[in-house]
Amino acid sequence: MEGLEQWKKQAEKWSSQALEHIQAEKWSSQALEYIHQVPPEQIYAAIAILIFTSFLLILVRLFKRPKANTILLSGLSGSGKTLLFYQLRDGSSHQGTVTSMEPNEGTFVLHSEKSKNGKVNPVHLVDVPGHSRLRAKLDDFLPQAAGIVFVVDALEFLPNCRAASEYLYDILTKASVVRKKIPVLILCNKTDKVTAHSKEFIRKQLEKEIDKLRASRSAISAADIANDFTLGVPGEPFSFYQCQNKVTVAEASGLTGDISQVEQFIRDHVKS
Ligand SMILES: Nc1nc2c(ncn2[C@@H]2O[C@H](COP(=O)(O)OP(=O)(O)OP(=O)(O)O)[C@@H](O)[C@H]2O)c(=O)[nH]1
Ligand SMILES: [Mg+2]
Repeated sequence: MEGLEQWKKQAEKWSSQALEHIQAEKWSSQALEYIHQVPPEQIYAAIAILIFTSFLLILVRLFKRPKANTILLSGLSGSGKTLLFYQLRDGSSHQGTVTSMEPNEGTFVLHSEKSKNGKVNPVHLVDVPGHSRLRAKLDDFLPQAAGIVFVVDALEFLPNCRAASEYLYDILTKASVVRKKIPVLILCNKTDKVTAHSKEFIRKQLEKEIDKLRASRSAISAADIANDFTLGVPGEPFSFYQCQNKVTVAEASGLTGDISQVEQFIRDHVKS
């Protein structure tokens, strides 16, 4: 009795499979019939569109720019960029008393992150010499920049305030910086000495000086070719908050290796 029951079930299964098979065949013959009805030009056009879009997708993939991982160290000569470069790379300050003549660059995992487990993206760090004739090199690296660190000597700040403001003004009005909203960190360096000025004092002085520069430069020429972007809000005293790109202020000492704030800035803008 039980055997008959089982046999019945099996027979039902076979018949439903056979029905499904017939249904599938019917659909495939309908599809073929439909294809035969479509004019061949339309089929060719569809295939051409398919090939073209795949080709386009491959091209986009090939030319897609890699994620920006370049951080630029800028600032006046003697502000401590080179020392900072080695401190970030090696965690020691074995260089820095000579004026740099060439940009110093390297791609590496920050020293402080070397011990971290897991994947940490390397940073492409470029230390651009501060000498006025060598500063133009900065433009070569700007298109790939994820962030700019503007190093200021907090010890010898006052005598250099005007020159530092001029350099910073030039950076903040560069078309590539404004358009791509490249974040800028004003790094008050050499805070290991008690006579170093505070970052708040330095920020205010730079803002005042840039305010003066803004007035004099826009008076010289309304359509300055080099500086195609104006800074701040007309009629209001200049403040870094008015910049379209983010401008922040931090402190560091390249000499003692107190560089956590600049490391944080780098990590915030070079994603791991
Ligand atoms: N006290 C103190 N001195 C520093 C610090 N960082 C740099 N210096 C000194 O400042 C001087 C200039 O440092 P560099 O790193 O060569 O300066 P730079 O910005 O690379 O200068 P250029 O290459 O000419 O653009 C050196 O004598 C350093 O020892 C710091 O954090 N504290
Ligand atoms: Mg240097």
